[in-house]
Amino acid sequence: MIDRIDLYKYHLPLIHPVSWASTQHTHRTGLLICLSSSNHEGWGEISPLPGFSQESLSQAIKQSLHYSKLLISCPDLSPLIEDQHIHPSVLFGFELAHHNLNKALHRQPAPSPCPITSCKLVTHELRNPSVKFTMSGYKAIKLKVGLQTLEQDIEFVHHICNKNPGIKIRIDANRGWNVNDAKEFVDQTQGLMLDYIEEPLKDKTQLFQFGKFSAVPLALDETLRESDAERYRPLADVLVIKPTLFGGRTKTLELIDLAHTHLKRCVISSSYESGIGLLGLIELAQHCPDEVHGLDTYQIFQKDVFTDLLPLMHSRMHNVMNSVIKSDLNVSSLEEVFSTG
Ligand code: OSB
Ligand code: MG
Repeated sequence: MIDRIDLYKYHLPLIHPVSWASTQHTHRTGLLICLSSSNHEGWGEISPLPGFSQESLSQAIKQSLHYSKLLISCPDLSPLIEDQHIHPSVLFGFELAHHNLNKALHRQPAPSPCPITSCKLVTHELRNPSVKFTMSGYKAIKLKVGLQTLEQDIEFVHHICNKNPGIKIRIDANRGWNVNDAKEFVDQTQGLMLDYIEEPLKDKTQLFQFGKFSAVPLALDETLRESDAERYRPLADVLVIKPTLFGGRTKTLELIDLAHTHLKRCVISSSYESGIGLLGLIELAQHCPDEVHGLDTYQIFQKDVFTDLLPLMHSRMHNVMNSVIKSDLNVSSLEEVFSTG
């Protein structure tokens, strides 16, 4: 039985402007959903990422209202999971809230305290020498490339590798290159033992060629979310899964299982979620305990929906909140969108 569902909107400042999908962002706007049942609460996050999500915030709100009415009359999530038209961020939020409500109701054993490790994300902004950031404690660093010239990118990768011996270096081109660029990059970084190259090519149909000239493992991210993902998945050594964009817990856990059967690596990756979403991502990442995950986007938040930023070491994270209730949150950062109560 779900007694009531509340939806809130948040708008949080970032420490400095960050660009993703060719736009600079100073704030992150998203939604929190709370499912309540006999005085227990389950919180989830629905935050479409502009430039990456197909759905807008207002489309997510509209769908959330629709599914809230449905869940109040029948507290079963399967119609949502089976709905071909549900937006990925909406499914992520409802599934996370439902999972957290079940934990609160059944007092399930505290989630495994097993810490997971996270990778340092070096965005375009951090390449400005005047911006200071720490690499200390990190076992892996992910460099975004494709926004400067290929020569500048290659030089930067060598520079970071030389300054950080023993740390795994990952490259994310966000589909910035043609085949010649990719070949040139791979040739010029030979011997650096890169951990992987993520989404190298503008034209994914040329990914079949990439494996022929690259000894560096291939990671897929955007491609995994497209309708013909199955064609390309066999080419990937590493699957980068963003549950907010991919569509929630069930789909994520299924893909992790599939990947592990095929001996592929899985990286759980964040999409600038607030602390509520991040805690859900940490739990999913615990299903791949030996991997270094991509959860560094939380570091850019100046404020959180929680009263205080979560006490998480940047490179190592664990589930710091067993169950969240409204009084843990900074209510002044939240604007009520609807309530079924
Ligand atoms: O391209 O992988 C991306 C975050 C938001 C949007 C897109 C991306 C990212 C990340 C997250 O890179 C961090 C990571 O995966 O290490
Ligand atoms: Mg990526």
